[in-house]
Amino acid sequence: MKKLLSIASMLIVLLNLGGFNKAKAQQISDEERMEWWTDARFGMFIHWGIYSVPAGFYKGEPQKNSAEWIMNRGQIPVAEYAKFAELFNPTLFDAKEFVGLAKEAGMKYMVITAKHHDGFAMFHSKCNPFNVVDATPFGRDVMKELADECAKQGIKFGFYYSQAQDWSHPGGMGNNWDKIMQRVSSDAYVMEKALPEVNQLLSDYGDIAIFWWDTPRAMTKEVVDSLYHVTTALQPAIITNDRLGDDYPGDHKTYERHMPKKKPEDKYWELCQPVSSSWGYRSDDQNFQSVEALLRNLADASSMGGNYLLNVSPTCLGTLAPTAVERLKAVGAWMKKNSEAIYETQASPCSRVDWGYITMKKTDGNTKLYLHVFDWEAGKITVPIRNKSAKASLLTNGSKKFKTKAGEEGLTVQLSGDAPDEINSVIVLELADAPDAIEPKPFGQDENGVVAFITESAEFENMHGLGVKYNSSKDCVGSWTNEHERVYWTFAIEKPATFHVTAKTAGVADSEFAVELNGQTKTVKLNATGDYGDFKTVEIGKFEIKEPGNYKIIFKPVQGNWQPVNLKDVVMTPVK
Ligand code: FHN
Repeated sequence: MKKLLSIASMLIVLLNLGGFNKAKAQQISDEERMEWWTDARFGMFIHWGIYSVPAGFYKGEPQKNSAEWIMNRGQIPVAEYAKFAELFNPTLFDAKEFVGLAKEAGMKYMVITAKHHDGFAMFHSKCNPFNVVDATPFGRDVMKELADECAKQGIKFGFYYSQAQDWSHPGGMGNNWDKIMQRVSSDAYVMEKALPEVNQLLSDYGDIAIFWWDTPRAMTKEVVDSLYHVTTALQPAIITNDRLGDDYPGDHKTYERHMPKKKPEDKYWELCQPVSSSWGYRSDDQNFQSVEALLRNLADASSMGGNYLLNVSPTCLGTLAPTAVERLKAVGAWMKKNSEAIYETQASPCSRVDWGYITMKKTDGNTKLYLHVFDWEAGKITVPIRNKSAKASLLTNGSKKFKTKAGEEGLTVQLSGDAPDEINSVIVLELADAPDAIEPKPFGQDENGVVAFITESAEFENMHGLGVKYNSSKDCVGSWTNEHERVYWTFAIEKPATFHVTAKTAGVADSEFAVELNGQTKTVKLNATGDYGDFKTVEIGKFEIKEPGNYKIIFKPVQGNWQPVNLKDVVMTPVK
């Protein structure tokens, strides 16, 4: 092990000595480094590997979960899974066509799985023969072809890399089914495979704009440091996400599948979502998001100052499902006319609106608000700002003007005529001065002083945008398996009181959480209710609030006594 670590540290020293760390020479700031990324707003995620051969089915049975997890879900031995490589021959793959489709969709960057959890390299790995050149009849380096084509067509290019899970390597994590594997340490895995492959990906494929780590696992600090430093040493301007490990926030926060309900506090963040249900190609996955949903997601993320990384899943022939192509082209058709309302925009200056989304551009002291109207039939829309004078016109036809009127609720824009776009019609609101937002009345007490929390408004301190989340089918907080994840609500109190707090929980095992409010903590034992849908009321306890103001109630699993529970209907009732 010591020998391995000395290799890593030597590598880092060489890279630094070799002047690889251009960042120091260039002194580029984080703002400069992130500028293209925030301006881009929209990228293509690609999950492609030999898992596209079984396409979600093993021994004739559909396997649960996303297709790229089939080796795990199907408990497929390494030797048997490797046979899929012999069948991987995507002869219809055309990098030029692929990159052209991303451009047509309006996507400015591309992130593709160089190696997923199955351990198969979609590039000509020098340290792992289980790769697309040496182990398949295809024999071509897909990553090289895409990297070169992205450079030609002006699309930023990056790699996804699963740095800890590797179900085909004795030191990789996650394979607990293949008993013939002689285990080695995960540190050995990083030094023998992950670090050399990351080094190769960042050395031999041109300018790499993004490195997208995934599913961090506990590893020694030295090896994780070696992975981190090799990226910044070889590609100083590279942008990395927050999934290398808990101590590595990276450049942006990652949300996965579920849009944040309110603007994240992180300066840079990205939502990644599959265009259908599965990240990797599943032959039975017809659950494609509608064009409206995709346009909403793009506008919603942009309105909160975030990026949208939309995933597609190439088949084992190297093509996309026709519906996926259709979705990308439809989004591209909208972007062709309206991309000004997405690219280089900033977050909305005001709170969410019910008729659509707002993005903003400030140039030369002027402010333009882009009103993404999804509900044209409403006839008029209100922008929650105090500004009195503004000019409103259609983005796609500046001569089409709209009347505006200032009022208590904000600036009303009178809509007229048919919706210019069948889904998202954009009005440009040019303000004479800086936007003066009307803050929404904070959520709080009803006329009886009761605070009845809306379960869907729960917020989460969770692992990299995963884990605990709102479950719409049960209208509860669910998937709360990790004892480090917390659930909270923020609210306002106008009428101080002593409050009696109750909630409803459901679970199949006894559990325990602590509830914190206004400096007071109550620890609550939660009895199993027998089913995750069978909710029982639990008494949390009494909390005193003496002053009006904004507060936060936090639910924290008790470490060691935590079993997953579903939570809903938290209520604070003033004690008479
Ligand atoms: O386990 C992976 C999954 O297969 C997929 O790659 C997603 C994409 O963000 N990341 C992990 C799940 O969070």
